[in-house]
Amino acid sequence: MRVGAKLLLLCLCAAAGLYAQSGDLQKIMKERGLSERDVLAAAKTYTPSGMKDKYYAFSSGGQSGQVIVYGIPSMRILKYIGVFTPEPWQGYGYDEESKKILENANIRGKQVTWGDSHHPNFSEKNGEYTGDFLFINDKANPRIAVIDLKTFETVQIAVNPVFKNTHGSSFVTPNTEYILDAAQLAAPLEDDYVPIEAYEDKFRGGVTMWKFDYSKGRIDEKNSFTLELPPYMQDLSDAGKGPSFGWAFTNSFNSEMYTGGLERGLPPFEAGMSRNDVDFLQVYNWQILEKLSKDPKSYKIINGHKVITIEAAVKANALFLIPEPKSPHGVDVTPDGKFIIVGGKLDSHESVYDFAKIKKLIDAKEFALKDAYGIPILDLQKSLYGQVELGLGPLHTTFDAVDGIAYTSLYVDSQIVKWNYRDLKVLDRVNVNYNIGHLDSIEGKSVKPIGKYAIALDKLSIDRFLSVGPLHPQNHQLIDITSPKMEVIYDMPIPLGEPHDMVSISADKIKPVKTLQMGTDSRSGGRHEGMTLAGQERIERSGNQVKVYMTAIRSHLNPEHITVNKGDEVTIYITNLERAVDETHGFGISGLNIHASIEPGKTVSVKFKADKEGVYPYYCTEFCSALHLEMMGYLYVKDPNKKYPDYKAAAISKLSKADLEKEYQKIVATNSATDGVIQSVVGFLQKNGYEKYPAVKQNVEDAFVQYGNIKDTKAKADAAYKKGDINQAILWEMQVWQYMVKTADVGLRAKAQLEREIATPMNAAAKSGEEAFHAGGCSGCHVVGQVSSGPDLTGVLLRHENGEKFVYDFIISPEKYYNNPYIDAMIKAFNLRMPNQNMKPKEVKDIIEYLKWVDENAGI
Ligand code: K7E
Ligand code: CUA
Repeated sequence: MRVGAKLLLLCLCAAAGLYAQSGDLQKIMKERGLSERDVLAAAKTYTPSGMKDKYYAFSSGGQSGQVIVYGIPSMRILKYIGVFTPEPWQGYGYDEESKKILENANIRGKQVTWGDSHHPNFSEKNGEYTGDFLFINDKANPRIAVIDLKTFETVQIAVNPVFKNTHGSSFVTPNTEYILDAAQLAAPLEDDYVPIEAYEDKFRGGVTMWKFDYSKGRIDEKNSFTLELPPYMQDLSDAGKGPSFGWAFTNSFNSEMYTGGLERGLPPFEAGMSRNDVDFLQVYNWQILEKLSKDPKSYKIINGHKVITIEAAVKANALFLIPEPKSPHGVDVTPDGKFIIVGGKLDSHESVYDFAKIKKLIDAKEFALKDAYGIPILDLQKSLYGQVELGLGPLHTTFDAVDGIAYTSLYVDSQIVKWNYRDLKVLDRVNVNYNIGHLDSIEGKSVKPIGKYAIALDKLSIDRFLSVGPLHPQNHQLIDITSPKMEVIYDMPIPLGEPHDMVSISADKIKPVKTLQMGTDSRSGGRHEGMTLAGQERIERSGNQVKVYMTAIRSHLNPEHITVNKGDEVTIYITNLERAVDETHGFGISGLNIHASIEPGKTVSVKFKADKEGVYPYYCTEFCSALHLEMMGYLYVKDPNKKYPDYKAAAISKLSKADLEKEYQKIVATNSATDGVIQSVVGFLQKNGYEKYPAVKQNVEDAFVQYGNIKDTKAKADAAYKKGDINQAILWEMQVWQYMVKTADVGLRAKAQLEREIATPMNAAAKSGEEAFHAGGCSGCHVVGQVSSGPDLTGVLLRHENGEKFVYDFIISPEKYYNNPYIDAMIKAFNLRMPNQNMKPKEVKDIIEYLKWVDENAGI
């Protein structure tokens, strides 16, 4: 091993305070065939249990119609957000609130349950990502969605009224004034039949500018409009910023307006569409178009939606064309807004357009030509800043924190090229596996890129992972871009469709809620009409409409029995009464395609027609507590025209009165003992000022809510006992115990949280000691803070005279002490002798340091 490697290992060990010797690391490297670079890459990406990522990635989920959320640099997947397709875990598409969102996404009345989710983008203020909202388009079906990043839920889907599909979407203007949504496969804007022969006449493209109401967090469909464009097949788009603010750019790939026809013996689309040497970059001003959208002379109404005509846009100096090299694909505005970078799929160059030059040509009305639709064409050479030869198939570009540095994906070459767009120089290239489409760098598309990492979104993985049949996962590769030489440091398979594009953001910009206000409809953000608080549970009937107001809390659903008639329309509103973080309940009814996820505070509704007689169990679908399996109930659907036999409920208990009394006394005693434990936990929490720590406070409050239920329940038990119904009294006492267990459960979690908050930090020796304590097998018998198969070691150093020396000697050679009266008593009590674990002196010393730390924090 070279000196460098040794140093590296030393550094790794020292930095992590590792207990393992560097020899162990070398052994593992050898066994697993890891190089030094691999180990370094691991150190850059490995994120130990409990440590969090610095950045969020939001990737499209391609044909899954979802959004994938993961952390960088760990590349650990955190969530799939249901967007254009149902997502059962979140109840998305199975509860009424989300069904409404998906119904709004129907295309001409047809329910479409898949989507090709494409380009995600964040809301922006002054060109910086805000982390409030995420937008994403569906290429297959012309839809655009709004995801609220407080809840990570889809809150709106708007259907494009004039396009048949969209691609150059969803790119936002610098203050999220509009979300740009460009068409792709040209088609008539109306819904009528038009033959392909009318392509130039009747087929059209365009860009829809969706108005975003930031304060409401929703697209304002009424104040949105579309700019009509020629049927050039619009491709990607980007909005201007800085000096180019107010302008936007969309490229195209079929300026030939070729219409294919293999079945008629004509060359295919692909041949005719790539015939010309240039296509067109469409340059338009959305601020002028916004004004035109208020002038009825400038637009026509198609499908109830304003479409600004090409003619009106040209007349108002709001629309221009600039040639771009062969079959362009990506268009990306530089962070300073001065340049527009365009990649050509069939060209090895990247073209850098200079916005100042473009603006000068526009202001001087210096046009080379006009196209067939009367749109002025600017001269290519006069608009260009320059071109750089990057390699085969340049597609998309993202930016670095360092001014002028860009990263461009090469689809054909399977590479990322680092280059400088100011001095037009190539700086570095790295191979990716394989065939990259989009790429991203941290906040790379904002005015202030962070850089640090690049992520390659590879279309093919081929041989990188264990084989899963002929449909291979896609590959997201993490690339370290902090040094002059780029380096791939992680491969992550994506098993969920072709994730087209992604955006990333600093984690501190995302501010999700952890629980909801009681009774929240998470899809609207407001109070749900069906909110049901404890004590308000009921079943209401009006005609054949049945409404059930249900609550969910560990570990019961209330009501537990619902009887309806065949033919009834049933709505069940369920409110999760929990306040504790992560205490989600699910609600599923067997056989009815009903499922809801009810996070703490949420109210959700499910609706169905009870059209078949029978008994339908329902239950909580999240493992929420020890008695989660008991969180259940029954829905009965009766035929009102049928006569059913009468059944008497069987006696619950066949015990004698004396036995019942015994059982009753036992549970009462258990309850009072459990209450003692709870009081000690409460005492601890109060003494240590739990209310200063918000996360702890929330759990403590939840515990108090659980505890608060005890008084009434206990009263019911006492009343039953007084009446002589010991059986009922026992059952209510059991329920008291359930509440106590739940109180203790959350209370102990809060206690553990608080302990971590207030514990003194461990020094290096104590840390090694803790490692040695586990590695040496001590923890097999001793649990700190608890009597286990060995005594609790809290305070062990104080229990003995000259404690440190005693403990040291005892661990080194325990057999010498077997006759010591104290130890002998211990051996008898635990029926176990402390064995000699052959610990090294250094380890034992460290363990003593660890035990000191335990004692220091024992008050806790
Ligand atoms: Cu280049 Cu559809 Cu954004 Cu994919 S698009 S690569
Ligand atoms: Cu609630 Cu399981």
